[in-house]
This record gives sequence, structure tokens and C-alpha cells, in this order.
Amino acid sequence: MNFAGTQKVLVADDDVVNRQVLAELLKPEHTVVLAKNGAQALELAARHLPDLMLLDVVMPDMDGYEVLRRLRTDPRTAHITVIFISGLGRPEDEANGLKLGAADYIAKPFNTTVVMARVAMHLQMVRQRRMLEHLAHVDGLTELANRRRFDEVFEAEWQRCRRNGRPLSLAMLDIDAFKQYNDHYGHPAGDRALRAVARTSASGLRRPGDLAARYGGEELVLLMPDTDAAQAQQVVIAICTAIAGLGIAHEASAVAPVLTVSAGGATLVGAGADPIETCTELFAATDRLLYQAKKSGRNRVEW
Ligand code: GH3
Ligand code: MG
Ligand code: MG
Ligand code: MG
Repeated sequence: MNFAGTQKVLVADDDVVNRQVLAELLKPEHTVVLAKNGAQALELAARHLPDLMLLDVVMPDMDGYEVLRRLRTDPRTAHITVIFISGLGRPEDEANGLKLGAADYIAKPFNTTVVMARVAMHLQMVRQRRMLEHLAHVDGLTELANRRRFDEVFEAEWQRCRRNGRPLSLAMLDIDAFKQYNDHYGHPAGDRALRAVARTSASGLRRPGDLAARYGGEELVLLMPDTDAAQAQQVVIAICTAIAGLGIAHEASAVAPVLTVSAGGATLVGAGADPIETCTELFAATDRLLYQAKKSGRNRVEW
């Protein structure tokens, strides 16, 4: 994951001179997007998802306060760092801007050196926040979502599918005879194999809302919202087949000459008399079916 790339700044001001001055200041180091009114600021923020916004307060169509309020209601733009840059220079104006959730407040006429220094400081904080979010949500070995992230998404998708009467499918994968693999080929080779299994699982998912996560040691979970049992089963079988198809030699396995996985999967139907009522039950069902796949010989999918 690269956190060092060029960052994007959106400047919204109804005054053309202010826009130009700020753009010239920022352009050498950052990608700059310009908006000349509040409505355009909202539209461009949603389209470009900037790292930072320099937002004028007094604009004829929609003031900066309202722009910020609306940004916060859209999950895509809710976390964008906003700095107000305004001719309203009273302490109450500044306090009000910060109370609304701006990260900073710069009074006009602004000093270019100070604007640059504050922008640099806030962009650095954005970078650090992204790194922390990455560390909190991504498993270091496989680069898949970690268990914490999975738990969050699972709960949210559960609620959403339940509310909308949509199906939600979940599968759990576990590598077969992985202890023997480590014993035979060594732990570093085991790590490489696990990474390959993770990559193949993630790339076998078909929709943007699907999630592959590392649940524990060599156990992965696949979450597929809006996917019924037949579709999900097909995806999981294809993934397990692709993993075996990697052809990672496993001489010590009694299952097959190559590394294989077993999987259990279950689906919340989302309507009618569904015996699965909670996400804990859905999870328990996949776990049970994984155990069944193991017991009945491994290298198979039970649904
Ligand atoms: P089964 O077919 O029943 O799943 O057998 P198994 O040997 O895979 O199952 P078991 O749960 O007994 O062992 C899991 C092994 O996975 C043990 C552990 O050393 C290995 N493992 C877990 N996490 C990692 C990891 O991050 N790297 C490596 N190399 N091995 C791991
Ligand atoms: Mg203005
Ligand atoms: Mg296991
Ligand atoms: Mg295993």
C-alpha cells in the first residue's frame, strides 16, 4: 500500500482571484480541483473525493457551512478534511466553523505562507490517518481485510440485507492439511502459500460489495451481499477449484498432491420463515458446514 502519492485539494471560492492564487500556490505539489460555487463544490467533492478542501464561507448560491453540512451526510464525502477560508474573521465565526466540523479556519486576507503551512500540516494528518486505518483494517500477511474489519462489515451488511429483504451469503475456507504443509516445506513457504490462497480468493469474488477477509490463522471468510445460495455456491466452488489449480505441490497431504481447501457456506434468505435469524447463526452455520466438509474428506464445499 502506497501512502506517498500526490494528494488532491479542492478549492471552492466564488472569487476568481482567490481561486487562482490558491491554485497557483498548491499546484506544484498537489492535484488541484477548482469549484466556483457551493453546488459545484459538492458535486466535485463527490466525484474527486479530495484529501482536503479549502472552502470559502460566503458564496452566493450555498454558503460554506451548508456545503460542509451536506458533505457530512454522504458517507463517501463525510470524512473529507475541510478548512474554511473566509472573510468573516470574528472569533465567533471561527468558533462556529470549527464546531461544524472543519479542521481549521483561515481568515482573509490570507497570508500565502501560512496557508501553505496549514495545508501541508493537514495533508500530513490525512496521510497518517489513512495509514492507521490501513493498519487497523488490513491483515499484514495476506493484505486481506482483517477480522476486525470483517466483523464491522458483516454486521452492517447483515442489517442492510435484513432490512431490504435481500439474501446475504457467507463462506468460510480453511486450508487442508496446512500443518503438514508447514512441517514439510517450512513456515516461510506456508506463508507464501497462504498469500497465494488469499489472492486467489479475493480475485475470485465478483462484485464490488463482496469481501474476502482473513478470519484467523489459515481460515478465510467470504462475504457476498445480495447474493443467493446458488450464485454464492458457484463462486466459492470456482475459488476452491482455482486454489487447487494453482498447483502448489503438497507431498505430505493425504488429500491431494497439491494444496487444497475445504469450505462451508450458508445464506440468509432475507424473506419469509428463514431459520437463520442472526449473524451469529449465519456464522455458526458456515462453521458447521466447514466442519462437515472436513469430516467428509476435505477438498470440497458444503452448503
Ligand atoms: P485440516 O485439514 O483439518 O484443516 O488440517 P490443518 O493442519 O490445516 O488444520 P489445523 O487447524 O490443525 O492447523 C492449521 C495450521 O495452520 C497450523 C498453523 O501452523 C498453520 N498456520 C496458521 N496461520 C499460519 C500462518 O500465518 N502462516 C503459516 N505458515 N502457517 C499458519
Ligand atoms: Mg466568497
Ligand atoms: Mg484451521
Ligand atoms: Mg486447515
